[in-house]
This record gives sequence, structure tokens and C-alpha cells, in this order.
Amino acid sequence: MAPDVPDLVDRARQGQPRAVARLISLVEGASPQLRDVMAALAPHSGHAYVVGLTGPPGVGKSTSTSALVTAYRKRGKRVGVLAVDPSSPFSGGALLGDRIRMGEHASDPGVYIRSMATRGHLGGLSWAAPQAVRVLDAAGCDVVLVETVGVGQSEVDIASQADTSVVLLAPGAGDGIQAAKAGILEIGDVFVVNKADRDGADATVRELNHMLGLGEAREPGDWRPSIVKTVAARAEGVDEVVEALEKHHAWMAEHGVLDRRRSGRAAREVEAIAVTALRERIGDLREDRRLGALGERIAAGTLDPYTAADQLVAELTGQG
Ligand SMILES: Nc1nc2c(ncn2[C@@H]2O[C@H](COP(=O)(O)OP(=O)(O)OP(=O)(O)O)[C@@H](O)[C@H]2O)c(=O)[nH]1
Ligand SMILES: [Mg+2]
Repeated sequence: MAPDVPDLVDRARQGQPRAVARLISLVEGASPQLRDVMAALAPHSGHAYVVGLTGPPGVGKSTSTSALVTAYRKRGKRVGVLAVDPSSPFSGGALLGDRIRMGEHASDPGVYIRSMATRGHLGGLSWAAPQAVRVLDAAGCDVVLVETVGVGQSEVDIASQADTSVVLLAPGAGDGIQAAKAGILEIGDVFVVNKADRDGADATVRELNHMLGLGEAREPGDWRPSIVKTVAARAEGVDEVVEALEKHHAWMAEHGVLDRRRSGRAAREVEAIAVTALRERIGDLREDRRLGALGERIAAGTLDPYTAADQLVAELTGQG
């Protein structure tokens, strides 16, 4: 049954967990009603501070996220957690490991936890995560933590849509080199060397310092990424992570970076929605006589593919 959008949005804004979950399901399922949902949410967003966490599998993202939830709850903040898995088809539920690690927060009414699978969305990653964040934002979250699973380009994309991106690494195993190769060093505003109870944490910190060029001079007004050592499993170092996040948040606000990042990610969201809409129209066209006719003319040598594509784009965008 199609949900009553205004009612759902009202209830989500009052913080009713079931309404929040339902709205995020609409995002996950790319519901046609998202249009109405987003229109209704637009005036109520922009409050939450969005933190992305990324890093290699098993580095401790979920454990750190859970520890950060505890730290922010102690500070009286309402917290949303979004675990985004770009490699899974729609799941509609929490990932098993996360369910266990986040379990201690399950009964806290000041915490919303949600996993979201986005595989199969056309350009979905670029809009699904920001839209789910908007739901949590409108529901009154002060902080939204976005954990991405895996370290590929799509994870980098999601993480870079946050206000602040946290990159987690663990000692040894050449994590730093791997991260550099995956392109996640560039997006880190705060670096966390987790599992500092293991050997080699200091070496990893040195390696990071070196790779990030932290010893070098920076332009005044440039952000110098922080590096924090943690043992997330014992909540050690987590207050220092919160401090580093607060410092970055304040720095961004002071330098106009926060507004720039937010309008930048909104622009990418619009782009993704527009590209998705165009792709859908092209998809419809595959069954269309016009595309078939263009193909016939190219095969017959009376038309070239670029001119044909120009004609198609002009028709799709209503300029033909
Ligand atoms: N020794 C040690 N183990 C830790 C620490 N933090 C987390 N772990 C363990 O590392 C394993 C993976 O932790 P997760 O938090 O699930 O890691 P993740 O990055 O979310 O993993 P994926 O989501 O599967 O990529 C678990 O068994 C944790 O208990 C730590 O500081 N020290
Ligand atoms: Mg995890």
C-alpha cells in the first residue's frame, strides 16, 4: 500500500523510529514517492553534522561507529547511523555483524541505526546516501555517522559526501599503502589508526604522516588532517576522535568550507537524479522505433553515430 507521505514525514519529524525506517526504505527502494518525501523534508534539513567513516574490511568501522555513538550520547546528542553497502542488493535489514556491534544502542530512543543496500540503483549511490541522511537529519539527529562497507570508488564517493570524512586504518598489513592506492587518503579529514593494541600502530602513524606530507608546510587556512590512535573495542581514544571531529567541524564553519561541501554534495545529488532520469528515458528508447531507425541509418552508412547521438540527446532533452 502506498504510504501517506505527509503523515509519514510528520511522524518522522517527531522522531518516531518506524516512520524514519519507512522513509529510508523508500529511499532504498527508489520509490516514486521519494519526490514528495524530499519536497516535504527540504525545509527541515541542514541541521545534522554528517561524518563518513571508511576503511578496509574489518578495520573496526562498526566498532568505532558504535563507540562514537556512545561518546556523542554522553554529550547529549541525538545520533543517526547509516551503514551503506554498495555491493549488496536491497536488504531491508541490518547487516548481521553490525546488528551485534550496535546492539547496545538498540533500546536508546536517541539513536537511529539503519543499514542500506544500494546495488542495482542507477547512479543510486550519489543520491541514496544523501537522501537517507536527509531523513535522519529531519528526524532531529544532531550527528549522522555514515559507515561504508569496503574500499572502492563507490565507497570513496559516499565518504566524500560527508561533512567530515574519517579514514580508518589498522597497524601492519600495509593498510596505508592500500588506502593510498584506493584513493582514500585524499578524502580523509581525520585519520584513525585503530587496533592500536596491536604492534605497529606508531609505525602506521609515521607512515601516514609521511604519506600525507604532514611534515611539510601548508598554506595558512589549509586543514591539517588529524591522526588519532584508538582501540575501538575498548573505547580508547574515542574522545580524542570526537575532539578531532569537533575541531574539523569548527574549522569548516569558520572557513566557509561546510557550506561549500554541502552545496557541492547537493549538486552531485541533482546531477545523479538527472542522469538517472535520462538513462531511464534512454532505456525506454531501446524499445523505440526512433533509436532503431537511427541504427539502421548508421549501418547503411548514411549517418554517423555522433550525429545520431546528438539527435537523440536533443530529443530526450526536448530541444529536438
Ligand atoms: N584488537 C582489536 N580488535 C578490534 C578493535 N576494534 C575492532 N576490533 C575487532 O575487529 C573485528 C572487525 O570489527 P568491525 O567493527 O566489524 O570492522 P568493520 O570495519 O566494521 O568491518 P566490515 O564492516 O566488515 O568492513 C571485530 O572482531 C572487532 O571486535 C581494536 O581496537 N582492537
Ligand atoms: Mg562494519
